[in-house]
Amino acid sequence: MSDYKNIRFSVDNGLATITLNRPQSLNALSSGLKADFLDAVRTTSQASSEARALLITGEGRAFCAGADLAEGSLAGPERDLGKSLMDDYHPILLELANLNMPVISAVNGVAAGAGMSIAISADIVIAARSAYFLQAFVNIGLVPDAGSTFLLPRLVGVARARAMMMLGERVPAETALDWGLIYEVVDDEKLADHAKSLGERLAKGPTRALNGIRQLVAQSLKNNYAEQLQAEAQMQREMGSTSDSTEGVLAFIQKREAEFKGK
Ligand code: T3D
Repeated sequence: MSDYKNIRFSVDNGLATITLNRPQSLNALSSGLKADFLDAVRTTSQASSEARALLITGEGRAFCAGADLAEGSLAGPERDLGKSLMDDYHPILLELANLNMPVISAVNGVAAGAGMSIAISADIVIAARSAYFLQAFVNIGLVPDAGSTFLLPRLVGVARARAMMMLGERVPAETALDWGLIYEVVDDEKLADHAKSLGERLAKGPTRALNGIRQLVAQSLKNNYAEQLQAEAQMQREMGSTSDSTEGVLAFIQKREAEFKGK
């Protein structure tokens, strides 16, 4: 466990967990929280890290309420929100996108604004039954950012994305599941344990293949069919030489559970 002020960070059984920890402001993204978050993701990505999966969740009744509106940087004539996004948000989002392991978000309560962008950037999003998703930006006269305009139409389709963004209404977890925005809804009291066991299961998986899946799915958003077939073939060539794929095939033949090492 590390001693950050605005998050909790731990790595156990191969699972790194970042818990956004400013519950009094619904884990709003203050400059301190963003700095801690970025540092923890970078630490997770280091070769020396034992992490093979990352879980992101929030403390208290929220996942994250987006940018910290009380901090002052969002108000006043001198503000440059573009710079703030490029300097403070994009490094976190790109670090998460380039992480060489699966990322889960366990949405324990409201995920609003950039908090929703972070939640839906994960590979697997699970939510508590009482959680909800909110494109809060329009309610304060802003456009969606932190990747929402990229991810949301791809996840739920243009019609629902546009309505969510323009109306700024709460979308309950069950609706989000129905729309394909998230993978799973679980009872509130079961979320933490369920997310942990899912994370630990992924952390015991063939990490390089899991990372390959991340990369291929990301590439599929811009490739044509022929390019994607090519990308799959290249990736599979790489996977074919991993110890984990040798172990996977051996375990199948020997009728036992595979012991993947992430190599
Ligand atoms: O440069 C840049 O940073 C640009 C990037 C922008 C990206 C963005 O994310 S813009 C969108 C920012 N987020 C919002 O607009 C959401 C604001 N919050 C809300 O709309 C509501 O709080 C919620 C719908 C999320 C939850 O409502 P409710 O009724 O459950 O809770 P509440 O009473 O409004 O909030 C509880 C406390 O959290 C309250 O503080 P208090 O009165 O108990 O001392 C509230 O002020 C605080 N809080 C909630 N959201 C934020 C916040 N404090 C600072 N920043 C927040 N975003």
